[in-house]
Amino acid sequence: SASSAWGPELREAVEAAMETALALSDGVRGTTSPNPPVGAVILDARGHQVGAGATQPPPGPHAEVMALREAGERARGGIAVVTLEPCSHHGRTPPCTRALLDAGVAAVRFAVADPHPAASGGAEVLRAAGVDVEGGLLARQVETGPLRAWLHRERTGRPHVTWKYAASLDGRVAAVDGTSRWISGPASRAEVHELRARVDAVVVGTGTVFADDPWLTVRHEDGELAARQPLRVVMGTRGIPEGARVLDSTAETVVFATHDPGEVLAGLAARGVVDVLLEGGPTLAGAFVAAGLVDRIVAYVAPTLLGGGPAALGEAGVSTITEAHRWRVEGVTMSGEDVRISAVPVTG
Ligand code: AOF
Ligand code: ZN
Repeated sequence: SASSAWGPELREAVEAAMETALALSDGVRGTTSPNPPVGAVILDARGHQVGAGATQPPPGPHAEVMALREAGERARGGIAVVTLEPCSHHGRTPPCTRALLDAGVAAVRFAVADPHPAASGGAEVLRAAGVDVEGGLLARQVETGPLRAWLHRERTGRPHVTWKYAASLDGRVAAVDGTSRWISGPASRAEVHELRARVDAVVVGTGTVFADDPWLTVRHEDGELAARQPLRVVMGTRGIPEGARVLDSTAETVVFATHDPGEVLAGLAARGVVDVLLEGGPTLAGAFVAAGLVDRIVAYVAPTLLGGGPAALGEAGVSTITEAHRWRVEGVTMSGEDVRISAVPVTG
């Protein structure tokens, strides 16, 4: 049953199922590392959804297994729709290819091929067993969305770093006297908690701990702590003052007594961290940018003017205009009264 032979209704059902799988994978971001957040939907032969699931925290089951459990016997002759190519290896869990074959699915559609050397090759295994397999469905949305950080870590060995900052319209992150509460509006501040909730670790420098004494926790609108907290990371050689909020018991904290972003990212990678939110001040951000270790910028620009205060980015290895770091804007949205700009480095 190649999809060319499928009627338009079944093709539409498969596309809708991939949208669902994408949303499911997005929902488990920040909970699956070092594994990728994957979503899976099982359709019966007529295109009705009979199961859905997402990757569980390691060593829990993969997405396909969760979806197949719900589907049970109804998966036989059906279609599995997955955001990542099903794994073919026995890692912390048995191969998903085995589970799909045992369940008797007739077809598999996935978005992105698995680049992990041990796990890849699932498509071929399934094809060899007579399953109709195709990849590439909604690949771009999955690659630039929920799987972005994990794919980056697979390619480079480094965690993916998003540098987030809130600045005035004239690009400043504090007033002349150093005060900075609040530059961005409530909508942007709520969004930052959503960003934190979906990453594995939040990184700041000791300078920020001294200046702002942040908690770096994920809190709901009523101020209540979220159930899952990202790892709090403080880097720098200045030490941390006793009683600093990052040292409270609400979340785990690690301190790296170094200025070197590469060293910190290597240490975090070794702990299984895949997705990092950099919330440091201008000096730390400058060090990451100069080292080429910022993979995405999320900037909240507020319609205020602070004239004379420090700029969002400190020294970043640019001494003349031709040395400017070039970025490409990938999205601009309003966040309350603020403008949210998302940008990625121009490569090559
Ligand atoms: C899938 N479905 O939901 C995920 C996959 O050590 P393990 O057994 O947990 O395997 C980890 C690898 O499996 C990981 O590096 C990636 O290649 C793949 N993740 N595969 O079929 C899933 N999370
Ligand atoms: Zn698997």
